[in-house]
Amino acid sequence: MAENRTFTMIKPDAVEKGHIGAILEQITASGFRIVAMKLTQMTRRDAEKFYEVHSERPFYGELVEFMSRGPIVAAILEKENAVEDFRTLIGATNPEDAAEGTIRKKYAASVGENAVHGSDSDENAQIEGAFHFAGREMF
Ligand code: DAT
Ligand code: MG
Repeated sequence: MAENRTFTMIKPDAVEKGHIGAILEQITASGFRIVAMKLTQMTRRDAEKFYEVHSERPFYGELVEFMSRGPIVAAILEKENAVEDFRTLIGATNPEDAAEGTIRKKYAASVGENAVHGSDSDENAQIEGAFHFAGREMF
């Protein structure tokens, strides 16, 4: 994926609470173009694989359980400086530490159930986008 792209998921908690529309509105109003998008659900195995880098962390089991419990919105977003700007838009991992107006501050309940994912590097954006989308699904 090009350096102007990032990968996001609207996580099961935010989908359950009906926040898909508001979150997508904030994302597009912030200058991100949707390049790929779908409503999907990860199996436990998908979530284990997606979050493999965290497999030694104490919250890994909880994280896998949470991320596979219901549908998510997966999307690839395009904007200059996409990875960094999107991390700023979503805010800190723990919503208690997230800046006012960020997506996690507004919609996340806790550090574990924190409403949205954003890739942390260009390399991971590429890997994570390819995990969820075939080339013909990216526009
Ligand atoms: P981020 O999603 O901000 O990149 P991360 O990569 O460190 O954060 O962790 C991935 C996810 O794991 C995070 O979005 C929620 C969960 N998580 C992280 N730290 C946690 C903790 N201390 N307790 C419970 N879940 C946690
Ligand atoms: Mg991360």
